[in-house]
Amino acid sequence: MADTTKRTGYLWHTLYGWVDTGGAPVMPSSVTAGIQPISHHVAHPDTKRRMHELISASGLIDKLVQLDANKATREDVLRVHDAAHYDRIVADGALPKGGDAGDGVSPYGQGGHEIALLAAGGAIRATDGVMRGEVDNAYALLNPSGHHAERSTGRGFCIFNNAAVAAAYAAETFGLQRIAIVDWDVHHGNGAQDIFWESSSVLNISVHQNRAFPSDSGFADERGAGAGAGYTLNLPLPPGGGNALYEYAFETVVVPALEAYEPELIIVPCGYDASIMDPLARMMVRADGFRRMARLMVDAADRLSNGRIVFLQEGGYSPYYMPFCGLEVIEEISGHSAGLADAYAPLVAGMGGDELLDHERAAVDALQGHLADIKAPAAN
Ligand code: 3YP
Ligand code: ZN
Repeated sequence: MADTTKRTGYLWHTLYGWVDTGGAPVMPSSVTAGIQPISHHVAHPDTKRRMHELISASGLIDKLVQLDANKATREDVLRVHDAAHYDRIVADGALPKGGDAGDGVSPYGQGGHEIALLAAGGAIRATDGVMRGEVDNAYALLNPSGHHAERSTGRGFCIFNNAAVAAAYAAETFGLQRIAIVDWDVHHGNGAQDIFWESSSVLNISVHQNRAFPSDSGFADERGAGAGAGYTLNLPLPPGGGNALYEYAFETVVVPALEAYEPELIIVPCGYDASIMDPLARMMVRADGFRRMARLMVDAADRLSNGRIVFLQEGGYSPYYMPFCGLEVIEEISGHSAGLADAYAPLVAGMGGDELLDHERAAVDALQGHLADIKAPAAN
């Protein structure tokens, strides 16, 4: 039988588990507003650490090529962010209590800017390993997340846009003309949309719950401008969809868009907050649904980008379920098995999401017309 395993790079840094999100739920705790302090911010790093520990404890990590993160440099960050944003984040990181990414719900403690730079640097390292052929593909379990960070500000728990930093690094270092970003975090990938709005050298696809966050962006009619017209593709999905909706969206819109674009590299900002147990959204994807999405992306990469694909962790807030979703994705992209079943399948398997509903089909079919505007931009 043919060997279907791959050399999959895997990246985690101990300090990713040290992000200090403060003792607030989402909004800062406040006696005045009646928000009682709580031990865990919804984005507390323990959820990601639990995923890392499952990958480790299950033995899957022994089948992966472990990669180490270095801090991204100022130059790396300034490829996609304003200098004022970088300087503000670094300066506030020196304050006794650290700073906030930009919207007041995204605190980072003293020195937290160093961890954000390690996350951006981890994205670069994973991408570099794939581009140089050191590994076939890679998964970087980054924290903090990046996909809400815009050119001039952080927001939504994101400080620097890890995926955009990696894409800009790859474009410059390897001369790439066509990089596709497929963001399956349940929230809109507004950061890359902002950064690459006028660019055709990045196809920015975001699959998300309609209006989950930010509530005023991610609509289907946001499609880029200038040279980038057509190269922003939003798939705002109706709440309640599960495995069936995501598979249909990927098979009929995301994959055809990639086929049309012929990317040289695919970057997947992957969150697990579309899961059926997530507190911050209302979708119903199970671990096997994320596995299917990963399979479709790896197969597309095998056909289109010489197998070059990098998965970068974004959100996911169920400390119970997120680790199992991530484990199945890493199993699928590496071709190795951890020998563990989805521990929550008995609880979640019967809850629905396996049947494509009419309104779900309609929401996806409405995007078909956008595919014609995506072409492989000519090399310049
Ligand atoms: C940011 C503030 C309220 C919702 C939250 C979303 C963070 C996230 O997972 N983005 O992908
Ligand atoms: Zn999210």
